[in-house]
Formats: sequence, C-alpha cells, structure tokens
Amino acid sequence: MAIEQTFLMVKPDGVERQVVGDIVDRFERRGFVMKGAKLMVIPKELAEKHYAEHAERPFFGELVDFITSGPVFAMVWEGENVIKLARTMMGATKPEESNPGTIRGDYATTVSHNIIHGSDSLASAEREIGLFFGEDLV
Ligand code: DGI
Repeated sequence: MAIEQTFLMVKPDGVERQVVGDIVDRFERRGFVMKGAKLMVIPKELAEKHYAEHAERPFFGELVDFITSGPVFAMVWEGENVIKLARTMMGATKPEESNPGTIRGDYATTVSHNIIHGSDSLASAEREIGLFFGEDLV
C-alpha cells in the first residue's frame, strides 16, 4: 500500500466544542503525520466548490451555511492507507451507524453536525487538498 495524503477538517461544531486537540491526538497516536493545518473561516465560494457533488441535494444550502458558520480546522495528513483508515476513525455519516470509539460515535448525534470531514477517495483527497492548501504543505 502506497503512502497517501488525505484532507481532514474539524467542522465548526468541533472547533466550538474544543475537540481539535483530541482529534489531532487520535491521528498522531495512530501514526499518521500532519503535513498542513490551518484555522480558517471558509468563504462561501470555496464551500460550494468543496461540496459540489451535493449541489442538487435538498440539504445543500444548509450544508454550505453550516460549514461557513464559524472557523474550521483544515488539515492534511499523510501515511499508509490514510484515506480509508481516517474514514474508519471518523465513523459513519449517519449517527445511528457510527460506533462508539470513532470520532463521530463519540461526539455526534446528528447527520448534519457531525464534527469532522474526511476525503472519501484518492481523487477527492487530491481535489480537496488542492482547494484548501494548493502547494502549501511541508
Ligand atoms: O463523507 P461524509 O461527510 O461522511 O458524508 P457525505 O459525503 O455523504 O455528506 C457530506 C455531508 O453532508 C455530511 O457530513 C453531512 C451532510 N449530510 C449528508 N447527508 C445529509 C446531510 N445533511 C443533512 N442535513 N441531511 C442529510 O441527509
């Protein structure tokens, strides 16, 4: 398995609840390496590009409003199989399916305010890292 990079982001609810440190700690303990990080408020245009695949969904407006509602902590993490393993550590999108011990299973009870975003494929990881960090990685 090749070394990969993925884009992870603590959403506004996670920043507000002060779980950034715990989330960073989980990925560090697992053995992944942080390659970029920034606290930022996402401009609406960037949010719409980031979530473009959901543009036709009924919850798109709500999704963009939420993700731009306060600071997020955007990160790039590197390691073997990190895209898939980070998704496992995040837990499922639906709260009734996210197991205790996962980030969402420990902190989230709703599908919309679910603490963390993580790329779901190599193509999305490359696209999202480009959108948020460009070449700006260590
Ligand atoms: O990759 P995920 O974040 O696990 O899930 P996704 O790509 O299917 O959806 C992206 C985000 O959109 C998700 O984290 C929360 C939001 N979302 C997904 N399904 C629903 C939703 N928001 C609302 N309000 N209702 C939904 O059914």
